[in-house]
Amino acid sequence: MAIVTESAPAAAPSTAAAQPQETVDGFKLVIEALKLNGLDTIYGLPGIPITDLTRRAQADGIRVLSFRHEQNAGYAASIAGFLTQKPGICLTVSAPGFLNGLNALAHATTNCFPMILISGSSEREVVDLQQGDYEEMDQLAVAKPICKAAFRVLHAEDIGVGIARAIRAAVSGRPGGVYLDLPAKLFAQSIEAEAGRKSLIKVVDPAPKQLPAPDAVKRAMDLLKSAKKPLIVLGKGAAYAQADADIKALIEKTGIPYLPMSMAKGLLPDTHEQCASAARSFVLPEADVVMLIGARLNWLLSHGKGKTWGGKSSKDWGNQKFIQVDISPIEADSNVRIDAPVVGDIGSVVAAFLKDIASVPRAPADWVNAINERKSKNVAKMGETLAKDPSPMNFHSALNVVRDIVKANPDAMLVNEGANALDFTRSIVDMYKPRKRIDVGTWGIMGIGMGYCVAAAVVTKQQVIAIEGDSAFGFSGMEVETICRYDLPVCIVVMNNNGVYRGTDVDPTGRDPAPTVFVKGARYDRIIEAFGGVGANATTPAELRKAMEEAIRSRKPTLINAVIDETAGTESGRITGLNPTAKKK
Ligand code: ADP
Ligand code: TZD
Ligand code: MG
Repeated sequence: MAIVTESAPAAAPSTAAAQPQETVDGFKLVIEALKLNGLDTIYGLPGIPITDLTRRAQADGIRVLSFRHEQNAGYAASIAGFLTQKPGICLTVSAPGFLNGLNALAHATTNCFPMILISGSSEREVVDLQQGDYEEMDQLAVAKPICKAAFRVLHAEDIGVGIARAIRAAVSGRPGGVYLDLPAKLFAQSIEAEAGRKSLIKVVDPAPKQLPAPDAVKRAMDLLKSAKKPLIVLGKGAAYAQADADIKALIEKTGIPYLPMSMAKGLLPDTHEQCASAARSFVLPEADVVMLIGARLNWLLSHGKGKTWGGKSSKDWGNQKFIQVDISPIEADSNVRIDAPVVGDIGSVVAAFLKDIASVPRAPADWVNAINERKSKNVAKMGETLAKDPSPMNFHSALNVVRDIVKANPDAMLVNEGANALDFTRSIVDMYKPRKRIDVGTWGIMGIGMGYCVAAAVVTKQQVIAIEGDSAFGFSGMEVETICRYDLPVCIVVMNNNGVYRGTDVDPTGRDPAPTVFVKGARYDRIIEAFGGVGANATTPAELRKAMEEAIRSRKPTLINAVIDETAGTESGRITGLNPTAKKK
């Protein structure tokens, strides 16, 4: 296909020989391809060669959220993918910008979130001969091992195909991160407008339903019917699938107790009578049949074995049989035997289960009663702890406030990262609606905070509440400027305990601060004031409550520095056991 410049005369087709030919360039084709597929938001950071892409995308009605660091734009795109089932788009410049975006691309792949990282790149001929181009890097090769798929487009007429392939790869089957490499030269290429228009693809059925095989459904239902102590575990795949009503029906019609993984909290309200979260350490080893719905048996579930599951040693399997519902056909048996794998999309699988639900006996009363007994004991114990009002404030007394605020604002999005700040929030703050809690995910990464806040506010238009460890906040803290710039309704609470886990470590040599300790008594609230946001310092639960209520009432960007007892946390939060130490404390 001929490439002509904007005003070049047409190559003499019969009648309109003298007319200047209407053309379209690469920039425009990328924008039109995204819009055609309903991708209306870009999270990115401008620079060579994509500055004009950000400008023209904005002029053409795409929402362009411009960040201070690509990692945060990438995390925003990844979680937008989780919330919308459409690939979140992150746009970066070449080599260093691309590398900054890679962490999020890998994170999206690991967490099964659909995302497309689009990076501009340098001159192919120069890059491939390693002749030292501006920001030279073979980005496609670097991205490949950490994403689900990677593509490069060299010709303007292939942009439509490139974006269509990226969309399909991101959202079909197990969702993940996709890399799309767009070299600088592509953007300025022009092709005849009509040919350009025809080259674009509106992707039909990008995430096709995957119906489960009937015999797989029957095998799973037969196993479930045989259970004396059944348990359902809901993972973030179940939250992603947006099959909320059917999942609720499955749980309520069978009366089976369920455990939500962190980002599946709220799929049914955490206060639901069948929620077994408060008896987790009882139900996991005791259950005889466990149905996993969109949850992997990775480290977060102790690999399905060991003492957590009733095994005698860390490698020993428990006695439960597993049903695993997952879209990935290779997930089953990854850690322990899966007796009844059901491969399909969760919506279709749960719908198939529901057809036969009447023949599943209700969960036996003695099992349910035993769980309820544990639950009420643990809930009462937690109630006592939460009722205390120590000075200085600790995680519990601060989070007791957050718990009330979230209860009063069940539509608010909750972003959460840190170690103790994460673990205590997850266990103390109940969620009431699906996909309201977004956090550190499969890797337990720090740095998702402010990127997630921006995307959560932009996608849902709801109030966002971020509960951040002071260390965690530091990874993306500069994006408070972004939050202020777009005037997003985000209330950030920094749980300031002067450091990573605790603020009490000292350098035994007396030379430097300990590696885990930050400036003591830091005032994170002042950071947001520099950009016109509201800062507040809270040393008591009452002050915290007042500041949070005001933030939600005003919907103004707000950062509350919550002063937490620096001795209150534990090393690594709840996962102390994973931490190799020279000498066990
Ligand atoms: P959690 O961390 O909450 O336990 P994981 O990320 O480990 O959850 O597991 C999510 C699982 O859900 C993945 O194995 C993924 O393949 C699966 N999944 C994602 N979307 C769907 C879907 N629509 N249908 C079925 N399975 C899905
Ligand atoms: N770097 C990255 C990207 N992810 C990580 N998880 C870590 C480092 C290691 N890490 C944790 O696992 S939690 C944490 C770090 C640095 C911070 C904990 O401190 P915090 O939370 O202030 O955020 P608490 O409340 O003080 O425990
Ligand atoms: Mg801390």
